[in-house]
Amino acid sequence: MSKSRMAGPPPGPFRRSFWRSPIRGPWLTSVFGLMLLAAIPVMFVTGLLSYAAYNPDLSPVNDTTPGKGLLGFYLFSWPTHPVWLYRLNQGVHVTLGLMLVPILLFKLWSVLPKLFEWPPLRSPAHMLERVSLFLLVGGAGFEFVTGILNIQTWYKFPGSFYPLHFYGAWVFTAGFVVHVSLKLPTMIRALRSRSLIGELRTGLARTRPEPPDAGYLASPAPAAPTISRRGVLAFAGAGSLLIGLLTVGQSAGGPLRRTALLAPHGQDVTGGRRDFQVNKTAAEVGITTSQTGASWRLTVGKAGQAARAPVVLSRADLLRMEQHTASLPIACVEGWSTENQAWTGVRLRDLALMAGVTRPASVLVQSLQNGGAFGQTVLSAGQIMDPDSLLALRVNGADLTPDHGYPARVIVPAIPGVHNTKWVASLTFQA
Ligand SMILES: Nc1nc2c(c(=O)[nH]1)N[C@H]1C(S)=C(S)[C@@H](COP(=O)(O)O)O[C@H]1N2
Ligand SMILES: [Mo]
Repeated sequence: MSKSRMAGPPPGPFRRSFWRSPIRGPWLTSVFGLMLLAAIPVMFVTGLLSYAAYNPDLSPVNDTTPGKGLLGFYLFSWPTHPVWLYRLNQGVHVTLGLMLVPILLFKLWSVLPKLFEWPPLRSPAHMLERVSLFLLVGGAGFEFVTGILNIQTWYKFPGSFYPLHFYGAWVFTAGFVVHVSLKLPTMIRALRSRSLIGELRTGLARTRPEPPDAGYLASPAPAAPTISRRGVLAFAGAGSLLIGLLTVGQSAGGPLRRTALLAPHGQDVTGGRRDFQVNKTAAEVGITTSQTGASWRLTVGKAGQAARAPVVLSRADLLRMEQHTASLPIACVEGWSTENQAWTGVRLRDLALMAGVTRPASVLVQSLQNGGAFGQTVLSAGQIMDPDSLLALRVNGADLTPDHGYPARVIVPAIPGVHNTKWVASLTFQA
């Protein structure tokens, strides 16, 4: 026996008898664990898809995550159809992520005694398990906090959101995979130890503690229950559903939009009843009417061909070109989306032809807005060539308003909202 074992654990939470909840135990932990086991892979997949949708490999501006090469092994060219693809992906990622917050908190509560396990390290295997827990709990906390801060547009990160959330996801997932492989047999055994239906029929009066377990979850000295397991599950489930209901409308739209009280962009509409949401107004980013008035010109060029002068077009020139209308949403990484709107303008592929590029590999879009990640973007070949990809001049039958990007904005089907650059100044096609 080691010296510390002889001395016994320090007082307080390090003593198992400190933890007295009669409902804490492997069964309850496993029920919350099963919910997370079903949902976390969905978060991981939708997150990786969202990252792929950003065209992070298109230089020079879309994403600057250093050394993502290895972790970006799966990156592919994001499709343009169906047009609601990114809207659905982000709606699921953000809504499900928020709904998991209560489940995660209850799960952490249910395993709290393990944080004070004594002795803290029993063997090399035990040490490995605890390191994986550090990645798991730390990674989960990091992913949830950075994600929630981003959707609340509180961009106070040391650097960009993407690298942080992307690397965090891989760390968290590594911890998750180790944890699930270690705990799966225990979880299955625990789930079989009680019947869910039975628990849902058991009120407070008949609530009995789980028997003490090797995993240190159940209390050796349980107090009298003050809530049933049914009550805890109902509380967690209702919290999760309520958060879902107050969020989902920002992506789903329709009548649900009015219930999206937790969504920062869910309901802002600046321009009257038939208008739709605006993330950032012209005033907010310092775009003035002197920049967007009659003197505005669009520069359409070809990269790497200094000899050839770029084409310079006024808004009237653009309006004289063949106009095309497409019904497309704007879907932001933050989870909020607009309904489909009827955007009208010039096809990007027609503008590529004007620049003398028949088979564009990419296009650099630059805005009047100086600097910053939002002022420029790069689109892929598939996105340029889609017949619904436009440099939009009008929306829903009227000229773009300043807040919607007048004189011209990019709109591309199924793309992350951030690539729909407003107040466009130049397009530079790469052959
Ligand atoms: N020039 C410019 N374009 C921009 C932005 C911006 O801040 N500046 N925001 C982007 C983001 S993050 C999104 S989600 C969409 C939102 O479009 P909206 O502001 O018209 O709602 O525009 C994109 N285009
Ligand atoms: Mo966005």
